[in-house]
Amino acid sequence: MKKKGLIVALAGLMAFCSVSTVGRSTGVTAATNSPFLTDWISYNTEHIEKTRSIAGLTGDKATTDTTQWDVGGTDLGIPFTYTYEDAQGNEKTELRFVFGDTFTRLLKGNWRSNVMAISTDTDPSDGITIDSFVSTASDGKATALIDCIHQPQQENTAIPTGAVQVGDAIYLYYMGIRVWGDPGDWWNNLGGVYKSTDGTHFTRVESMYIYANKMWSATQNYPKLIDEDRDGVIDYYYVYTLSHARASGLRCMRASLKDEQGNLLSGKEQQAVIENLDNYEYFNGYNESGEPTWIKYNEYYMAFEWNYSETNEVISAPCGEMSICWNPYLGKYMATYQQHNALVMRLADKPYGPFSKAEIIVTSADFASLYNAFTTETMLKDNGKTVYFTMSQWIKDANGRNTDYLVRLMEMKLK
Ligand SMILES: [Ca+2]
Ligand SMILES: [Ca+2]
Repeated sequence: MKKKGLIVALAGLMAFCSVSTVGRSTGVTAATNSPFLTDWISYNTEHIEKTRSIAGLTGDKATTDTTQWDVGGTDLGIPFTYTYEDAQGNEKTELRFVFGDTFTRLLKGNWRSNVMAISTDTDPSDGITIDSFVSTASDGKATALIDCIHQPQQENTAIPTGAVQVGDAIYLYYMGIRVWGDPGDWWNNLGGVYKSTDGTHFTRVESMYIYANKMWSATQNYPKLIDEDRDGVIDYYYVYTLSHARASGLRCMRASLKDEQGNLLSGKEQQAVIENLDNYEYFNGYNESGEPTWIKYNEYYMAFEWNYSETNEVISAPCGEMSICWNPYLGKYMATYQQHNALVMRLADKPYGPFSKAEIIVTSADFASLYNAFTTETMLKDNGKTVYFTMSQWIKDANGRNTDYLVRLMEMKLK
C-alpha cells in the first residue's frame, strides 16, 4: 500500500512537470482541466462572494482516480487532520477523508458502509490528490472501518458522521441506520464510536454509544476540539448532535479537557475524559441575564424525555450534515450544512451560537441532489478568505436509475 502511495505521488509530480515543460500559461492546473470545474455561482450574500466546483474527489474522473482502491461510487468526504510519528520517529501529518456507503461503481458492487482516504496534499486549489485508502486487505483496496450486516430493519448501514484525533487516537463517529425512509429521511438505532491508535484498525468504544429513544435520538454526532477563548490552547471537546436525518435541529454537548488548575490534560487523560459520557454537559439555552447555561448529560437526557424544547437548540431544524470550524478571516465560527435544497453558512462568536442568519452557498438548482458542505481548518486558505469544502451528489434519472454518486471539491470565496 505504501508503494502504491509513492507511485501516485510520483505520477502527480510527473503530471505537474509535463504541464510546466509544455509551457502552458500560468494558472493551468489539474483543477482547470477537471471535468468538474464550473463557473462561479453567486447569491451575493453578506459574507459570501462566490462559489464553484473545482475538482472531483472520488470516482474515475477525480483528481486521483479512486477506482484503483475499488472506490467508484461514494459520498460525504468528512475531512480531519491526523498527525503521528512514523517508524523512524518523523512526525507525519495527513488530511484524511471519511466516506459513507461505498461501492465499486455507482451503488453497485463491494458495498462498504464507510471507508477512509489518506492525503498529504496541502494545496486544494488544484484539486486534492489521494495517496491511499485505509486498508486491512493485502491488495490495498479500501476496506470498511466499521463492519455492518446490511440487513434492513436490523442494521442497514453504518454511516460515518464525524472524526477527530485526540491524543494518539482517531475517534470515528457513525450512525447505525435501521432502515431508510423517503429521500433524505432515515431511522437510526444508535450513534456509535470506533477508535484507532494505529490509523488503520478500529475498535468499538461501548462507553460512548448513545442509543435511540422515543423523543430524541442523539445518533448523528460530529466531534470537534474547540479553543473557546481563542488563546491557542484547546479548552473543550464538543460533540454536535443531530437527531433525525436532515429534519432535526442541532444541539451540542461538551467536556472540558483541562484540569482544575486550567492546564490542558495529556492525550491519554483527554481520551479518558471523552470516553465517559458522565463528563459531558449539554448546552441548555440562555438564562434571564443572557448567559449560556449547561446541564449534565444525564440530567439533560432525562429532562428531554419529559419536556421537549427547541430553546436549547444551537441551530434550528432543518439542519443536515453539519460541519463547523473557526474561520480566522471572519473571526467567527463558521457552520456549513444543508437546509432544504441549499447548502448554507451561518456564523457565530461562540461554538454554541447564537448563529447569524443562513447565507446560501449553492442550491440544488446549481448541483442536482446536493448534500453536505464539510470542511476543516486546514482546508481554509488565505487566512480563511478562501474555503474549500466537500459536497456530495446522488443523482437519479427519471426512471430512478442512479446516474451519479460522488464527492466534489468546492471552492468558496468570502467577501
Ligand atoms: Ca492539490
Ligand atoms: Ca483556549
